[in-house]
Amino acid sequence: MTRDFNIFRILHLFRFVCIGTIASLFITSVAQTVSTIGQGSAVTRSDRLATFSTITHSGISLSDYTEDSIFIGANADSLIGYEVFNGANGSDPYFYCLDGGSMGGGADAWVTIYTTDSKPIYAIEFLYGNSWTNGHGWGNDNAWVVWQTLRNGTVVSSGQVGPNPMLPVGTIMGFYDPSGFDTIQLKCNVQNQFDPNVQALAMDNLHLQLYGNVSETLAPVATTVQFGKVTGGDNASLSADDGNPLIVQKFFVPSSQAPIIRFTSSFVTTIQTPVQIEIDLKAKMVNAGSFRVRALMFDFAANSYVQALADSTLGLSYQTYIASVPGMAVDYVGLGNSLQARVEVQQTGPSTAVQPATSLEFLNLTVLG
Ligand SMILES: [Ca+2]
Ligand SMILES: [Ca+2]
Repeated sequence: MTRDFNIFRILHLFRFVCIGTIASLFITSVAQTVSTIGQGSAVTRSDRLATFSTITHSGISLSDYTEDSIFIGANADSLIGYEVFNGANGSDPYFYCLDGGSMGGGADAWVTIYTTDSKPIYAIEFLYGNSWTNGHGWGNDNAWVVWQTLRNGTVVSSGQVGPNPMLPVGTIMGFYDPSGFDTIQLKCNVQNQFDPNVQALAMDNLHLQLYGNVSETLAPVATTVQFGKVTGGDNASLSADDGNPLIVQKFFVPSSQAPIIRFTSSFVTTIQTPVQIEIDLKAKMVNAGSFRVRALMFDFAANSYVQALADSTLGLSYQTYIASVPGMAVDYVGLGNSLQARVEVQQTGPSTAVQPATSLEFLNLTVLG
């Protein structure tokens, strides 16, 4: 699934301004993949990580290598047991290295990287190396990396990193794209290579970021209690972890199976096309007993509430509950960029109080774009 956001988000604008070299992108507002150098230059939050710890010997086919739901395939076998990062990988003996360069073999095509569950990639970083000879060992600082990113099978961006300026092995390479891509392909070549058709890329600690860099924490705009009565605090009490809770006490319950407390809070986001929405709830019971809490979000596409936070034990001490909405996050954004969360408390056994109360310290939504 790929979404075309068509707009630059504030953080991306900020990064574009900082990088400066891509000022033309800023002007034309055409999202492209940008290559970067250095840890944290592309990935600001690692959602997936490949450490290649299962590649414990040379000669393993890399044609369908997968790790942490990342496909990292190349038409080549593995090569380990040599230094290809100029020491930058420390004592980690296991990494992804094409048996190539002057050692024979090598991939005759791209290293192809995508998520096995079709999630778009917004940024990638890895430790770069290669198995080209440097005259006395392996890892040639004068090699270069050719790359391209694809969306739905179409190349959206392409480029080359090195040899001017030089791309030393042991460098952290990165790529990011505000619109996301679904596939990135990489090749590592060197001057005067014995076979122009092979490549010899090596990588380790490959991080993927599956979301953009925009996030927003929302406090409720309004709260309506359906079951129960408010005995302390108000909508504003739900906005922050400030010692000021909203307290809702059991009151009228329509049936014995119904939750004793139900309230609905509305929110407004500036992120029109979120890729993920998280519910953050901090709550406890005021009275002892057996209770469970759940949280739901209104799915505007399905026109119904969908449970996001599974039924969870609610005790006498505050606990923070975090849950992500299932399915497509955009379906939970309605007219005027509104969102609706619902919290329910279910009594599952006896209580010390006839009308037990719940104390709710905050109910926030974290929206990721
Ligand atoms: Ca490793
Ligand atoms: Ca509060």
